[in-house]
Amino acid sequence: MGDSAAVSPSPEPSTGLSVNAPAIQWYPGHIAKAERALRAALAKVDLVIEVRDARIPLATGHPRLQRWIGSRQHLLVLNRVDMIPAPLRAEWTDWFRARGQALLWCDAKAGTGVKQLQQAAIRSGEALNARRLSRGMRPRSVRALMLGFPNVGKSALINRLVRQKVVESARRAGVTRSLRWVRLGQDLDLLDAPGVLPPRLDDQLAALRLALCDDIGQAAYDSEAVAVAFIALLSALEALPAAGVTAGLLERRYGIALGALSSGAPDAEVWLAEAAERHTSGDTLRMATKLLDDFRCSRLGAIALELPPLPSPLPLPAAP
Ligand SMILES: Nc1nc2c(ncn2[C@@H]2O[C@H](COP(=O)(O)OP(=O)(O)OP(=O)(O)O)[C@@H](O)[C@H]2O)c(=O)[nH]1
Ligand SMILES: [Mg+2]
Repeated sequence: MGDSAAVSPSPEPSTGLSVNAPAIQWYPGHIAKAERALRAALAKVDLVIEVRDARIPLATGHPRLQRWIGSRQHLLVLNRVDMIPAPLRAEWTDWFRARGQALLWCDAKAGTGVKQLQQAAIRSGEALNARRLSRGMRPRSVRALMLGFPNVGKSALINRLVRQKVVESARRAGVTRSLRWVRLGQDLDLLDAPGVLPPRLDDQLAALRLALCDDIGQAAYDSEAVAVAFIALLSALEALPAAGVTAGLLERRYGIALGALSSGAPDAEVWLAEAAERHTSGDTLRMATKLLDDFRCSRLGAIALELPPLPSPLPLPAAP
């Protein structure tokens, strides 16, 4: 099953999830180059439209984001809203609001929320032009950069905003390779940019989530190892009903029950082998690919891989 090293499954402090994730790193040359081009383009930008994946709003948050935003205006879009259970929206909205961050929810595939995004960007432009006028400068259109991890739907959002396919958008990481300005009416100029990633993925459970959501090039990981970790993650998510993973999901879909090891952990490798016998003539790699594809195309239903972190426990009162 490849030589990916496993990291220790210490429970994730925010969710309590404990999953053995394969080692995943991905920082290809084109992303490093994209980041340099992006830094140069930032000087021309008034507004950063940050796009994250609603299935993993924390794992798709970039550690350099605040530096890139600087004094520019910022809108945060959680895209792929159609891919998470509906009640979870309010939970994330509250969680981000408590941290002073408003959210816009979009489904770039169906076009939901795109009008609100356009209006919010135009409002930013009005604020910008009020400032320009007060300094005796002529008003101009607002220049907005679409910023986010690969495959979160930045180009799909641009195509929806301008109501035609002006930029390439497809189901894999690293589709957009260069910066491209797109004009939307008189008020808005949008800059489509390649997806960016941190040079090092320190949190390997977050890296697993990025791989599962296709935000990382497939050459960077072993699909069987990622599928095995996914099976374990699904099993752990059953304990968190808001995630949308109902008990027995894998058995209902593939006809194979998920057994347990003597430690109580799910026996994901045996499940994969048995499912491969039934569905892919014993080919475990093909079964792993099918399982990942079924998740990525929502055939397993709306599933969130992250939930708003639990509040940290209050410190115990000091002993008298
Ligand atoms: N179901 C669903 N699919 C979406 C949504 N947004 C985008 N997609 C699909 O996701 C895939 C990736 O979209 P892109 O627009 O290419 O993503 P990107 O962020 O520009 O990716 P890079 O250019 O690689 O950085 C496409 O197949 C889109 O149709 C959404 O809200 N819901
Ligand atoms: Mg793109």
